[in-house]
Amino acid sequence: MPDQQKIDEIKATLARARAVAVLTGAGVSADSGVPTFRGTDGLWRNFRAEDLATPEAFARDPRLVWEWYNWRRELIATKHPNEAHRALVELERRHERFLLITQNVDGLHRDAGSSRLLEIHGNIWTVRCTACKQIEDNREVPIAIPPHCRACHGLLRPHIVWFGEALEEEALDRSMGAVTSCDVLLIIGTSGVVNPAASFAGIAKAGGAFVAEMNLEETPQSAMVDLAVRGRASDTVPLLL
Ligand code: BJW
Ligand code: ZN
Repeated sequence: MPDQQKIDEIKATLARARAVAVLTGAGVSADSGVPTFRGTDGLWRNFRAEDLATPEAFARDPRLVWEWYNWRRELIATKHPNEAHRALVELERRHERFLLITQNVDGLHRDAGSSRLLEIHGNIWTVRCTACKQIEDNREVPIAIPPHCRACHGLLRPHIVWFGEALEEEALDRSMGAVTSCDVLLIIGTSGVVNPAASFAGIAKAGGAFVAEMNLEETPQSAMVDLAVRGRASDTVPLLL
């Protein structure tokens, strides 16, 4: 099916939908210049996210992990939302029942103006004390390494969900609720390999939803979705409006 026909079909389905859920990943921010995790630009000093985004890596070498975050914080601080982020703000405005579930920690959906938004992997501008567990915003670029809690002097860590860590219960419940009960699920710019988000396509399909994927490349979910649109998110997502 030609891309225009696919876009028209998604638009028609959206027009009929009572509840819309959207899942986004790093591909949406790629067009703003934020590197993806599994793309060719995803490496930092030859480390992969899987080597650094774990509680074990942080316990072993918190300085190294913080240096990686400082590099990313410096980069993200210079980036702005793109046409895909903005189109999703408009989509939210058009639907009474809507939830944007993002795996991205860069905060660009919030910067664009999305408000019915769940950042299920956390946010790079939030830190958490490993001792007293207090959570606070921190926009220092670069952050002093290693950063310490103002209340108890404990070591601070990024308030981000690392591999092997559970997502916050409320975030997981709300996203599962939206994915189970939506009429349409749009999956945009994610490789679909990291759970639990990777399971959302199957859960939505099982609940009878129409599922569309928008990605530059094929993913493990491509075969199960109703429609797959290939292209850059900043080009394709605005076409839905
Ligand atoms: C474009 C584009 C353009 C590019 N336009 N498209 C073995 C050990 C430990 C854990 C596990 C294990 N096996 C399985 C697990 C579970 C694990 C998991 O799924 N691992 C897999 C990798 C195998 N999951 C977890 O550990 C999760 N927790 C969990 O399962 O808890 C269970 C539990 C319960 C109770 C108690 C305890 C535990 C947590 C996962 C957290 C993941 N966090 C990360 C790192 C954050 C670090 C940080 O950001 O600072 O989140 S992983 C990393 O991947 C990041 C992302 O959000 C996530 C998803 O990546 P995403 O967004 O899909 O990016 P890419 O790069 O993969 O893909 C980009 C896509 O865009 C591509 O498809 C491109 O084609 C496309 N694209 N340009 C459109 N312009
Ligand atoms: Zn503390």
